[in-house]
Amino acid sequence: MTKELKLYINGHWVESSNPDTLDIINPATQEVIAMAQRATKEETEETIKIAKKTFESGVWSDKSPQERAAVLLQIADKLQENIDELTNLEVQNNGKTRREARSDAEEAANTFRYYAGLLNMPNGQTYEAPEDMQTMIVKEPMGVAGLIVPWNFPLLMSVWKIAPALAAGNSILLKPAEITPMTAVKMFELIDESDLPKGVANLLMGSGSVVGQTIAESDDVDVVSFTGSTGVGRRIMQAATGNMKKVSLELGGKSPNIIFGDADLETAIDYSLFGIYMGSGQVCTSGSRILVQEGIYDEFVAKFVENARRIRVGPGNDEQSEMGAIVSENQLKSILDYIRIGKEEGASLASGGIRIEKNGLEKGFFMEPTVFTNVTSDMRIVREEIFGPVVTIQKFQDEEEAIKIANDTDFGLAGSVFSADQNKALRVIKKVRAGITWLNAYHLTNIQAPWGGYKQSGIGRSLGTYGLDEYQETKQININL
Ligand code: TAP
Repeated sequence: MTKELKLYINGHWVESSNPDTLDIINPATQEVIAMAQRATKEETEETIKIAKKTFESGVWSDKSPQERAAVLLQIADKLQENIDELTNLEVQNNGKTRREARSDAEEAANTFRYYAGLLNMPNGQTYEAPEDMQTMIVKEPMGVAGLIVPWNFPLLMSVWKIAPALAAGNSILLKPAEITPMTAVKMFELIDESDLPKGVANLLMGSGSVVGQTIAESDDVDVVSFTGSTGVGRRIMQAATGNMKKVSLELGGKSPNIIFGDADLETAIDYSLFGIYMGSGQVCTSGSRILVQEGIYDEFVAKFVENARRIRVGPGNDEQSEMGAIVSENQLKSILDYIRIGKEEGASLASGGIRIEKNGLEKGFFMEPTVFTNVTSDMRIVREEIFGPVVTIQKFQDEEEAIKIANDTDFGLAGSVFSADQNKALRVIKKVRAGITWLNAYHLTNIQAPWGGYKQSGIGRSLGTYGLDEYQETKQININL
């Protein structure tokens, strides 16, 4: 029998009054793996009220940092104990490879541990002020946090929001992407077994336009944290103006990956392949624009294409697979549309560009790793986020031109430079207008470092102490001595 996924409200698994459920599909096989309930607008509003009441009761917000840390560590341990199941569910539901899913699940447990650790750090400042006064600066929870996440990292993106929001003492409401609720449901089963007071953490499956929009508009939500497309981010920002709630947005990217002529070619190619094809290119920080210095351009393209063709595409649960499925038929269609657009714009398709429909992959949504050359900065395939395994490779002459092309984008999420000259690499990366950058590497992450973008790639930062700040108010208390 197909598993039915219920809503988790006020510490109970409940059925929605909405008879319209959603089939959850395995993108590698198109099999239905579960059936998800979808909350209505009224149920969303009711859940927000419960979260508000729970917050105001102080059952969680008044707990000491040490007590909150203990619960976060419990959740971390439960995630760790269930890593195999979480990995399997993510592979089944999202289509990513087992290695990628396992790494996400491990990082999810580590993120809870990290924020538990932060709760034992000093939190606040004091200032000696003139006229016998002393000022204390304290951090306080905000209230109700609405957390809206996309389908590309269903577990990890949820945890990057839930862990700091709970650490800060807020009550939360998570809305997963409709098509990928499996790991969120499992995580809430584990949260249910922890000592987190009931009503503090709530899970609402449902559509973005109903559940997500209601969260963004609600006067009882104090902070909305969203990861997803820039278009929806813009809508959320507009909806949030009603009660001036705090908005934290992690949006799209079109990140430049700059390869200088003096770079170690093997390292640059390895990381550039990883940079674009990890997660089948459905990663906000994907290095989707490779810029290569003219002296090594032809050699780089030839070797990159040769290696891209060798990537083993297949189901995530096959240990041999190096690149998994595309998350949905809609996303596959959107990627194939961009490939058509690229050809019409006059770009050269150097490799890939088609759906894979052989060797047992016919039923799933699989794409060949794709490379476009002979592109210019005004083409749509260079300007717009494709969110698939499609990379463009452009040529540049010198540092100045590399920086100019790199920054010729509305986005500013990530970027990378490959060069043997560390001074040059640092000089150039400091000029790249992006929030997450690498030198001679790609996609490596550090929980302690702030994650987020410049320009239309977002507002605010996840992870590190910065991530905690997103869910805290800052108060000054002036003491008359
Ligand atoms: P979106 O369509 O933007 O959806 C993201 C989430 O927002 C989903 O849960 C979606 O619900 C919900 N949503 C849709 N319409 C809404 C509305 N009007 N109000 C409130 N919520 C709404 O993005 P996606 O297709 O899931 O993910 C791909 C995009 O996310 C890419 O552009 C990618 O760059 C971006 N992304 C960015 C980052 C970072 S860190 N910057 C990380 C991951 C992904 P439904 O699923 O029900 O539609």
